[in-house]
Amino acid sequence: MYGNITIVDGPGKDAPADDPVKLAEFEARIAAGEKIEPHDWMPAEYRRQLIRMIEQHAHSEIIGALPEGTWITRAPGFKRKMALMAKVQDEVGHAQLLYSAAETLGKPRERMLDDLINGRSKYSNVFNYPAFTWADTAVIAWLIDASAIINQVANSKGSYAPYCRALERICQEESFHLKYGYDNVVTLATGTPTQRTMVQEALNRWWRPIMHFFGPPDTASQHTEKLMRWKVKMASNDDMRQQFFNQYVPKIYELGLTVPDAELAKDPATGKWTYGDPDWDEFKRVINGDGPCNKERLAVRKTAEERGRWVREALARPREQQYVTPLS
Ligand code: FAQ
Repeated sequence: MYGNITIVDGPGKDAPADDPVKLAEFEARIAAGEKIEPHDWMPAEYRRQLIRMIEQHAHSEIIGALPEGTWITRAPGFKRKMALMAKVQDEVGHAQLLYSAAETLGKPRERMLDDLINGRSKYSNVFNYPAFTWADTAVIAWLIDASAIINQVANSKGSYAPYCRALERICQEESFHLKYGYDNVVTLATGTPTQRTMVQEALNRWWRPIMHFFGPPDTASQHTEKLMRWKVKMASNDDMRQQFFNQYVPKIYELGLTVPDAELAKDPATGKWTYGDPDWDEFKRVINGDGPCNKERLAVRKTAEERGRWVREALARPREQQYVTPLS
């Protein structure tokens, strides 16, 4: 229940059509660059899409804490351990902000988490791959955080105010993560031959998942057109991928590293990058539950849900009941 709205999963696809006058007013507000607040009228499909997207984003942050989280005990040195712990904690904090933003649209957090652990809701493809070595964590913190920033800076200029507010704060923290990741990659890339090999191998492992991170090509994207019209998404999947190439491929080359795609090249005439097929079938398999770590990731979340239930129940209990003991 949110205000006078009771929505559990967002209106289904068969929800009654929106009032055309209200819809036209809403679209005029969007066109004028106004922000939409939770109590404002919004089309049922706008609400449904926002819940889908913000919820998937929130899940990506808590699941995203896991590949790097497994390295906290093995981080090389105390300073890096402290930094990694802080980063992982930040990612979980981002999930809190995003679940709160999604809740303003009427879907309770418990339902979102239930949909995650029961495989009804997606989360970012990249977190279904393992972090085999310390260099994997460096590449995640540099290039996946970089990709997330490209996406989130764009989304933060969007139309739904609570999501934009959450993203502004998240982007500040992600920028710090990126610097931490870059520092780790530079250390490895300028280190011993073994360290250089380790970071190159990690980059090779993550390249394809990073290509998938921005979503399918625009021609295959289901939601982009509608989401861009309503200013929920402020850049298309292909535009974000191009931005990533422009900003990060030169930095990768600068470190003497290579990209595992022989077809990657910038067309000097158009300024556009062309790249080899990153295996979109693999992307589909991974986002639909059949990646290398999907089962493991969800099992960890399921255990966390079960073990933490008593804490959530205690917090939800009215204050007076919390102190009632058999002796009182
Ligand atoms: N992974 O029609 P489109 C992070 C799905 S946060 C999984 O193009 P859309 C921080 C899509 O949901 C990372 N599924 O979709 C961090 C849809 O399926 P559905 C997360 C994907 O929404 C860093 C179907 O494919 N960020 O990394 C993916 O227009 C380091 C059709 O696709 C966000 O969630 C994918 N990569 O565009 C944490 C940002 N791509 O729902 C720890 C918000 C597509 O119909 C360590 N989200 N799909 O069943 C967005 O901006 C958009 O949702 C896109 C996808 C751009 C991800």
